[in-house]
This record gives sequence, structure tokens and C-alpha cells, in this order.
Amino acid sequence: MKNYDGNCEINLRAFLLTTGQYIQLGWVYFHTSLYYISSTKKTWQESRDFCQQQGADLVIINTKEEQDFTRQFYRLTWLGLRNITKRRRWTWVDGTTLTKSYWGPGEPNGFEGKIENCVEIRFFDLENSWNDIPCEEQNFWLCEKEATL
Ligand SMILES: [Ca+2]
Ligand SMILES: [Ca+2]
Repeated sequence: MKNYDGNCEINLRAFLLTTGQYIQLGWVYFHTSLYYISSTKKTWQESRDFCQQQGADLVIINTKEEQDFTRQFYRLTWLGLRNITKRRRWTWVDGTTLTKSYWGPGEPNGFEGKIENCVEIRFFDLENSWNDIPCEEQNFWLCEKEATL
């Protein structure tokens, strides 16, 4: 028989088990998500494929704390943000459109007429750290998996 406390305990155990497995694989826990910072470089799509194979996706920035967290690795890192229309409508990998943004100085700019449809963290020292860049470039990446009880 399960009572309320029993269910809580089962949920907690499942949470710790899942979280523990990811941490053993090198993921880190921050606030309510698990993150994986890559040590190799891939295109935006290849990076996303990697994250999805791990039951996660490229990182979505929901808060200022999360934005600060993503800058601390000092690597050029893909975000889960790209343009999927001709009108440059920036869209997160969960389908939501961009509201609060952290574009770097002069970004997004489609530098030298290039089609820059994906977003990376480039200006680590600035809170406004984002840059648009061609999706075919090779970057490090950051996966995020929500991990709440
Ligand atoms: Ca997030
Ligand atoms: Ca740019």
C-alpha cells in the first residue's frame, strides 16, 4: 500500500537515480536542470542530435541566472536558439519564440552578408553574450535536461 509519503519517497528515489546517472556521465546540476558541456565541436544540428540522443536538448535560457551560468565555461557554445523563417524570427528548440534576449554588441548582424541562423555564446565577459553565426560552423555545445521532482 502506498500512502502520500510513500509516493514522495519513490519520486525522490527515481529523481536521485536519474540525476545520479547523468552526473556520473559528466553532467552538472544547476537550479532545476542537468547540463552537459561538450569537449568537442560539432555543427548546430549535430550538437542537437547529440543532446536528443541523451534525452535532452540544446540549452534554453529561461532566466538571468541560467544566462550567467552558460557564460562560465569560456567556450564558444551553441544555444538551443535558431532562426527558422526568412523574417529572422528567433525560436527556441521547444518551439517558443524569443522574448528576453542577450545579444552581444551589434548582434544579431548576419556578418558580411552571411546567413547566420544559429546562436552561440561568444562574448563570455558580457552579460549580453550572444552572437548569430552560420549553423554549419563547428562549436562546443550545451545540453539541458529538466530535472524536477
Ligand atoms: Ca533552461
Ligand atoms: Ca553575428
